[in-house]
Amino acid sequence: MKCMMYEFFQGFMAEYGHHPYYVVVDPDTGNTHSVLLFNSNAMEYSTFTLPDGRPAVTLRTIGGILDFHIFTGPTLEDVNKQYAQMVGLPAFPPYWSLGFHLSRYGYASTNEVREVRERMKAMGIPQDVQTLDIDYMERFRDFTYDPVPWGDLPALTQELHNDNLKLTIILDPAVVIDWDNYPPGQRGKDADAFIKWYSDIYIPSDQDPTCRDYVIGYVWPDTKTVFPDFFKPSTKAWWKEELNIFYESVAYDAIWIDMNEPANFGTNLDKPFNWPSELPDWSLKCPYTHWDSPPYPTKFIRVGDNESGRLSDHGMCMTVNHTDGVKNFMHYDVHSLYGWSETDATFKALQEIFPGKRPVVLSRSTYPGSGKYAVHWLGDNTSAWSHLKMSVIGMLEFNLFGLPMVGADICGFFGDATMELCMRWMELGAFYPFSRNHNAIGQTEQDPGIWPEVAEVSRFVLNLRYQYLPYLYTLFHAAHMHGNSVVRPLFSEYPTDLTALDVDDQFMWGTGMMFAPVLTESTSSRNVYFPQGLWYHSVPGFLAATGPSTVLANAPMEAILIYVRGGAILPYQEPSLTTVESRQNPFGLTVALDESGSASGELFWDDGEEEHAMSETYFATMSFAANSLNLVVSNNPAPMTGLNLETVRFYGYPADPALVTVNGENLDPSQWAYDADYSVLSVTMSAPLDQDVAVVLS
Ligand code: MIG
Repeated sequence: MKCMMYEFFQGFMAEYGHHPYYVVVDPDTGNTHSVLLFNSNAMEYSTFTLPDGRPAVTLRTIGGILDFHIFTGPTLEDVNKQYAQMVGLPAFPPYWSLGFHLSRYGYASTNEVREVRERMKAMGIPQDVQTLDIDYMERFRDFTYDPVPWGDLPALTQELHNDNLKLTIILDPAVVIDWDNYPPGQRGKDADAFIKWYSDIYIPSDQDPTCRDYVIGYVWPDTKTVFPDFFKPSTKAWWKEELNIFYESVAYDAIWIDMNEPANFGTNLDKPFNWPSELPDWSLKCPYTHWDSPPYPTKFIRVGDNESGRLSDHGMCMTVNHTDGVKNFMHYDVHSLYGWSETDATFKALQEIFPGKRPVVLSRSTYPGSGKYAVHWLGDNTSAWSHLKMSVIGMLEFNLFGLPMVGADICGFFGDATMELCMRWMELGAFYPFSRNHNAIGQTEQDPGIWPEVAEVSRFVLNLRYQYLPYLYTLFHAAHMHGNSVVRPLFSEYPTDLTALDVDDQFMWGTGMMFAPVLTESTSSRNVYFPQGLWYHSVPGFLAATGPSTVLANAPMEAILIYVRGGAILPYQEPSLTTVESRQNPFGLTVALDESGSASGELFWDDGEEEHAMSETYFATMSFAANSLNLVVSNNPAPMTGLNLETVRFYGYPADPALVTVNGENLDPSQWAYDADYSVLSVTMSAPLDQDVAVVLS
């Protein structure tokens, strides 16, 4: 038996997230099952091959409950649904968050953001979200903005909103100790919101007397910090209040929570790397206890770049306390839940700050169930071709983890991206579920407007993304309702296809679209694997291949290869520069015929941002068979009022029809065109989508 193993949990490094979960596919039958060891203690794993050739995995945890869950499938999509239904169904992202996000660490001022924004506009590149990293803060303090280069942040926010853009701002967990001059901190202390030592015996002898029994560390700000205990009800209430107060001055739309493993700088070392040189050396030092120095400390302390040789390296001591107000938990047992707890607290706070709206919380640390609240980026990657390739795998993994709203930093975080790499990365990243270009401080600019060539390609691929957002949105709705993946590997759709099982450089959106990005330098063609069936070029729609087959495809610099699967009906909308505008545009359908001349699809629609009962939302099923296309509206037609179906493109249609009727009325022959070379029939019409539509070709 051959296994596909997906691991992204604490192995030999401290990871951002903890997903002790693996999936097994039996290639003879395609039967799939998966196993979760639902445990938040430090863990290690190894994969190896038994003498008889069978693959094996060993998981070791150093505490907690051996809480195993087995998901029996039998298909990968079944496994996904079973898993997500157990750990928590994914959040339903608002429509705007499916637009393009632009970000960087190292914007110097509001004016620099304005310049970048002007570049995007001048180049006509779609964008829905502008993101601000810690630069905007005053001395890296949460809930502040720097009065000088960022003094007009409220005005910038207004300008973005006037342009129909949204603003995401970052927050770190660490709260500075400067009680008298930092009201959010003092209010947190009043709420007793911070992590404490598990026992007074662990309080260091040099403890600042104003800090009670709080655990003190050091991160970005220039003073020591304490850390919120997000499990605690009074902490959640305080956090919500701070989010609320800050919203009064900066009307952000989404929150990005970083450093929430939690990360602490220099734990157990002489001093953090960024410790002020004028001060005597200091760092958070963990006591030598059974928990901080356990008899079996996992591979993490033996392998990799563990600087202090301890479990608490770069992080919190194991002997600190968390409480949900009733029970106490030692960090040793709940370390891997810290990010999850902050995500939960932030999501629920935003639900109150934006009543009725669906929040967007971007979290670096994740745990099984984080998908219920979180958007996730894959963390600090590098502008390297190998990381471009790895991002496909990371994105597929997080879809297995019930967290489909995921993407890597487009064009790479560390390092300077070359124009070619950034172009290829925009081509791929335009089809990440979460599409964001992000860069590190000190690196040369890589926003898509910076090179005219990249700008042109970005405009093209993001227009395609925006065009097919109704399809992507419908996939996210299915993920939210049933736990489906949004992006999936080919073998998910073709489980007994052994070639498909090994493909990790192509991926699908749902069942109907397949992407084959170029992931290597100086490349003008690539092998594309087509599983069984018919595959059409997304544009202009002629047949690309009949699978199963591998085809050496031309992959010009300015394009990503995108195919539509025969049998799929993909809803689309004319693109615009933002989703606020594109959501008003006419709809269309791409109808790609299978060998029997049939196809089917679905379309979900609502106002794009509110929580709704199912009865308030629009849903339509589309099917094409025996030359007749039927769109049938179920649930509520109202969200579609005023929006029309204006184009239908049939791929693989055999002949020019003599007559086309829409809802029983004959179309004028000028309303359709048949391209015999491509076997593409394009029909124009104006059919209201808040009622059923029937298109008959004869
Ligand atoms: O230690 O806020 O992963 O996206 O730009 C670095 C600055 C802290 C890490 C995040 C990265 C972000 C950066 N942060």
